[in-house]
Amino acid sequence: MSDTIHTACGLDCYDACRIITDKAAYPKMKGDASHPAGNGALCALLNKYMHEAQRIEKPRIKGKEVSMEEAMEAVADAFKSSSYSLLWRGSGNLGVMQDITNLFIERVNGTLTSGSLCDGAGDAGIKMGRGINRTLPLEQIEKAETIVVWGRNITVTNSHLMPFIEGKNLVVIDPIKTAIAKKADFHMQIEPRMDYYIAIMLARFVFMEDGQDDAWLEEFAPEFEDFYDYTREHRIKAILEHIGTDLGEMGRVLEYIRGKKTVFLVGAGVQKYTTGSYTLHAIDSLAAVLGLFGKEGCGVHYLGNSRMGFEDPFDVKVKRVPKATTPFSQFETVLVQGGNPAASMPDSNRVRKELEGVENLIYFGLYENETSALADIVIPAKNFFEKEDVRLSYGHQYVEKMNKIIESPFGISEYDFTKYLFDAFGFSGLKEEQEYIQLWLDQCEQEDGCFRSPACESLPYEEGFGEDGDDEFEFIDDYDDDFINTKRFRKYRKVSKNKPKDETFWLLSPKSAKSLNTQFVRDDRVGLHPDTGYEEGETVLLSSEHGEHTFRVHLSEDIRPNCAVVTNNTVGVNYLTPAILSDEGENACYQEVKVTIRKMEN
Ligand SMILES: Nc1nc2c(c(=O)[nH]1)N[C@H]1C(S)=C(S)[C@@H](COP(=O)(O)OP(=O)(O)OC[C@H]3O[C@@H](n4cnc5c(=O)[nH]c(N)nc54)[C@H](O)[C@@H]3O)O[C@H]1N2
Ligand SMILES: Nc1nc2c(c(=O)[nH]1)N[C@H]1C(S)=C(S)[C@@H](COP(=O)(O)OP(=O)(O)OC[C@H]3O[C@@H](n4cnc5c(=O)[nH]c(N)nc54)[C@H](O)[C@@H]3O)O[C@H]1N2
Ligand code: SF4
Ligand SMILES: [Mo]
Repeated sequence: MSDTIHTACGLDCYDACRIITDKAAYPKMKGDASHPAGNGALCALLNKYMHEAQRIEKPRIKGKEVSMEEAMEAVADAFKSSSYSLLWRGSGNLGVMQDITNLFIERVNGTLTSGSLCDGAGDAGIKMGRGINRTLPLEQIEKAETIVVWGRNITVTNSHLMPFIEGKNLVVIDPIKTAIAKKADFHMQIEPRMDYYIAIMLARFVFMEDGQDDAWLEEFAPEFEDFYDYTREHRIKAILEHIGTDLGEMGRVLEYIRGKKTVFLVGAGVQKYTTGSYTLHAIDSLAAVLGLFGKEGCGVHYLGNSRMGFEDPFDVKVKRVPKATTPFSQFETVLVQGGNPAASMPDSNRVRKELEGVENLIYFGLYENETSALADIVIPAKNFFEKEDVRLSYGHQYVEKMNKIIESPFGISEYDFTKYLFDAFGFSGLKEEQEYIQLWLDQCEQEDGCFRSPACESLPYEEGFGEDGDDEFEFIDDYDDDFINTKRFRKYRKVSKNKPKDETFWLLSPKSAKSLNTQFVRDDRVGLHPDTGYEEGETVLLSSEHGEHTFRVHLSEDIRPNCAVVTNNTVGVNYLTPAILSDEGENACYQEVKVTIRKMEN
């Protein structure tokens, strides 16, 4: 008999790979090639980096190692002694059982967070047009003729999508010549933060060529003539100059999407700005003009809401504070679970001050990081190979049971953590762990040995928009952008005039192949174009109005000359970023910032 066990990768990634391993071979493992979303391979994070990462094994109170019993007692005491408590959960593990701690927070009248560090602005923009953000199933991506990769770093962040886009017309819109851009038929290397304008201009040209899908528009998006008028309010020449492109480039993109089954694969990159919702709404509006909804091989694929369609036993009604600007110091006890806010949130100076103002800061996680270093109580967690769970996906429709592969001699699971606190407070009503897991799985549909999300529709929006499919598509009719006209933007532009060598740069912070956000390998570099005049390996100080940090220069021809690229696993990157929320969707705006660069004397 084989000892093979299936599980799923719990890391925060589009792919949610199904994994095959067994107790004897662990940590050797492979992807399940028979799974519709997999190709048999796992990425380097699972083949290598996760297993090399040093775990926290011993609980600590104020720096002193203690037993798990003592540490958990201290956690219970912290919650008992405070009237204001907060749970700040990161996305270190995407298993649904992470949310079980909500049930305790509800009982102690505590606070959770709202909004997102990640995809909230784009999600809000999608809802403005479609009413509901449904995930485009993988088989529709496979049937497309043209793929437009728009601000998504596919080979790094979503590599299992590669087989689905093979052999198709490929257009990439990205300020960096990424690996996927190098493979593209056409790469539009645009100025960052200008995607709204690209979408509006493309839509305008489609109308001008009379290339819109009239029949579909009449039925599903009858306000399209107003949208045409709206696009005409945008001046072509001035805007193309502003966004760093020209008519020839726009024509190239149109060539690939005109009359073709087209899928836009839109990533987080386009919406890390206050205007992120408008961008997704504009891209969706372009897709509507082309009639790309509800048809085979067509659509807009973005990060979906994986919990849609499920009745969520952990969805509690409690007070919430925005995640990206959490006022930690208003709380006496703060539990940080599965996250590293001291590094991952914007404006690290602010966040650190806030965290230092918390009386009882509890860190519940796997690895030492900037947040564990500040914590009063440190509780080691179990990783996703060491406990049972269910994995949903924001990139595809499949759901996976996560099975325990090995027994860990240290750490505590989120379920046991919650159970301890229920017992310590004398609360009743917590169900068995397996009951919750089954509750999620029972809601899934099953097909060919795979669980599928109950919200999955083979052709989303085929009947129409909104929750029930009886609404029309709503076009974008407004764009509000304060940043470009603000003093802080102009101030940086002035600096660039006076000091040609120290221009201002857009700070881009995409993901790294060696890390999952701040988990695993950390970096210390800033990527710059050689024309900036800096030298490989030299140390430079990056400054913004929010803070500063030093990085080592790495030169690359692939980067737009006015961009500084610091991947989000890089120590110190968020000293530079602003603690502001997107206009819609309560999202962090990591890229709403320009930085100056100064050589350090070394
Ligand atoms: N500058 C910049 N910053 C960014 C971004 C950006 O684009 N630019 N992107 C943002 C995005 S998209 C995201 S999603 C956030 C992510 O930010 P966070 O949610 O803070 O995620 P990480 O920093 O990776 O920290 C995850 C932690 O979870 C812990 N962990 C892992 N598995 C488990 C488990 O099973 N149980 C428990 N209890 N703990 C576990 C690990 O110890 C790890 O330290 O970062 C954001 N930060
Ligand atoms: N290996 C690995 N995989 C991951 C993660 C990881 O940390 N490591 N993180 C996971 C998480 S939490 C998330 S949210 C996803 C995100 O994954 P993606 O959606 O791929 O997001 P990013 O890597 O942040 O950036 C995507 C691309 O946007 C480009 N970009 C930046 N600014 C702009 C802009 O203004 N316009 C346009 N058109 N492009 C722009 C960047 O150059 C980059 O190539 O990845 C997940 N997968
Ligand atoms: S991180 Fe993503 S690509 Fe890598 S194994 Fe996990 S789900 Fe698959
Ligand atoms: Mo994310």
